[in-house]
Amino acid sequence: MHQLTNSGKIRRQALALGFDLVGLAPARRAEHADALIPWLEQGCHAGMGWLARDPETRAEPARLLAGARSIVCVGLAYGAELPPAKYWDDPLRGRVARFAWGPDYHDLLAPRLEELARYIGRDLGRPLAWKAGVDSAPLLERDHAARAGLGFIGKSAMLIAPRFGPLLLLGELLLDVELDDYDQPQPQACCAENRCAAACPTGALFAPYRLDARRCLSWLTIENKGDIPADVRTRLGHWIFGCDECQTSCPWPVLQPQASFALEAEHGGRGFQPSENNPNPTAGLEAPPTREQAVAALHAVFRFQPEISAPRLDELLALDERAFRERFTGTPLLRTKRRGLLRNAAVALGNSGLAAARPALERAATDADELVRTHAAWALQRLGKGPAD
Ligand code: B12
Repeated sequence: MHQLTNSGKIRRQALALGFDLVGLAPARRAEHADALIPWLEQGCHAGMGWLARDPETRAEPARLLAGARSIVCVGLAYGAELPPAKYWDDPLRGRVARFAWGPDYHDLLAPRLEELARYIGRDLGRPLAWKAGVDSAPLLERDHAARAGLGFIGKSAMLIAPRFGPLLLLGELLLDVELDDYDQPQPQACCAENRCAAACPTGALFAPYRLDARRCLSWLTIENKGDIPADVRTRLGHWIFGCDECQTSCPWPVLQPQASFALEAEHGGRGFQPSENNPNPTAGLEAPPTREQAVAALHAVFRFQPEISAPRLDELLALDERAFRERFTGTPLLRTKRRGLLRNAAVALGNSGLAAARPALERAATDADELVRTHAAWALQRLGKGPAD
């Protein structure tokens, strides 16, 4: 017999931990699980073989946690700040997707989900089986978040929360208990136009709810370890780590001051310092943080910071292995490794069309790493054809 547990307490505790949204649903097969197989068969998962490994487990949460009865879905809003044009629009600086302006988001969400699980276990008074998911667990996260009422899935494939728009990170907790009350899904409220698909620089959103990762700048600049295909290099503009175009083109509220973001200012959030790799932004407070403090601390880590959010491309191309690690340890940018980030920086500089980009590219064209060299050579050739400053 699976006991019931109090949904209201779970919701309150999740919000107290600093999550912006929480929703509860029965643990069921993902509603759009059938979309997964054709997506994989068309090769839309690009080089991410792990996505194709066990699609049935990805579709069915009970295969991830035996006896799963409920799923707690949480959302963390991020990066809603409008970046200063002086940096963001400078073609000699790269653009980093907003989710990467702070520390690795897994380090922010996972410990909070674990804390929530311990809280639920204590409240239940018997051993609780649970499994947390943030990105890496084989779960169709957006599907469950939509069933749990966090928002709706848009044509960009993003889970869009009416209050925060698509700039929302997700996490889940599978539980082996039933809850006394579940949330209802929200109505589909995607805009009538295909603004996200029109904004995608590479046409990766080839049909509503379908994204071809092989063309998505997020895959091409982060996960892709090899060449950036020649035909998309010019489309990259100056994105060097991920891309936000399908999100920032969304008419749902992005890049606007929102109620809970205003709290940040009140509590003097000071932004994320990479040297701190600070997965617990409320540590050090004498009393347990209030909900407002917890929310403000989490939002503050996603503040725009020129050195991380829009770094100078010539500086990136001058980084050796050690300098690269020193600069990016504790940030998601480490994921591309030096060679991946310099590859992207070279392409972006080539796209700048400015003669000022030349010296850094000429140096990079002699780099020890072939990937960097070949992309720098392409960029120099492109500069040769483009307008000079
Ligand atoms: C692999 C992956 C990627 C790949 C592939 C993306 C993709 N669309 O599949 C790449 C590297 C390209 C990528 C990019 C990004 N990602 Co990503 N990614 C994932 C990951 C690990 C798996 C996604 C997956 O299972 N794909 C398989 C496809 C089939 O599933 P799906 O994309 O969820 O598609 C669903 C909908 O299309 C829906 N659907 C299908 N048909 C229909 C029809 C109707 C009518 C409806 C309503 C729905 C619907 O059902 C599908 C299955 O649930 C998830 C975490 C996770 N475990 O879920 C994060 C995740 C999806 N990514 C996330 C983020 C933030 C991003 C980026 C914004 C990062 C960036 N700024 O660069 C971009 C956004 C690109 C985009 N528009 O999807 C967040 C999204 C949060 C949100 N609010 O939706 C997630 C949930 C991570 C997290 N824990 O927060 N990502």
